[in-house]
Amino acid sequence: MIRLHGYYRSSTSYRLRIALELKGLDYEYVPVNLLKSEQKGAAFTSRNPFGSVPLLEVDGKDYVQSMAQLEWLDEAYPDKPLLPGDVSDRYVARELAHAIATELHAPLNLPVLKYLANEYGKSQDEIGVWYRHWLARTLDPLEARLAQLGTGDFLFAKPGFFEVCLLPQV
Ligand SMILES: N[C@@H](CCC(=O)N[C@@H](CS)C(=O)NCC(=O)O)C(=O)O
Repeated sequence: MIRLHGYYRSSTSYRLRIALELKGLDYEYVPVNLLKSEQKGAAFTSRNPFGSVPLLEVDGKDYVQSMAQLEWLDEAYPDKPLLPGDVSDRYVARELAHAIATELHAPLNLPVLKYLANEYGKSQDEIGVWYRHWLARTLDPLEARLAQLGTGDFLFAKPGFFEVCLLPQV
């Protein structure tokens, strides 16, 4: 039994929703209301000490970081793989997906933006400047890298590991 504990506007939860659908896996969706800080409550943090969604629950076991969850899902359920078969192609998919996860999602994540406002007194306009800076700093080289690789509509023939990360971020 697969349960995805997530929030509808969370891009990391969205990664898992797309991956589960692409892999054709049945799952139950358990909403966690971030606006009510449910992810910080003891009931949730006793299962995920990071206090963030998504939490992936499979056969009673909890998995708590989205990038590792994606890789685990692909290994545990090898049908309809997200990662390509060729080792060099797998490298490229990971390279681009991790650029999004680490260089885009991380500095633009809501707790970071809230920290800028609450601890450093930054205005919404200033936070907008921060946001656009990190967007361009990663999306521009990402586009250049895709051009260099000569990709079509998808990185490879169909949506996979990279697109699972790209779409929610865009
Ligand atoms: N590195 C984590 C990040 C998870 C994350 O930041 N989730 C956000 C939603 S996109 C969240 O739960 N934010 C609420 C909070 O941190 O309080 C992952 O990839 O799973």
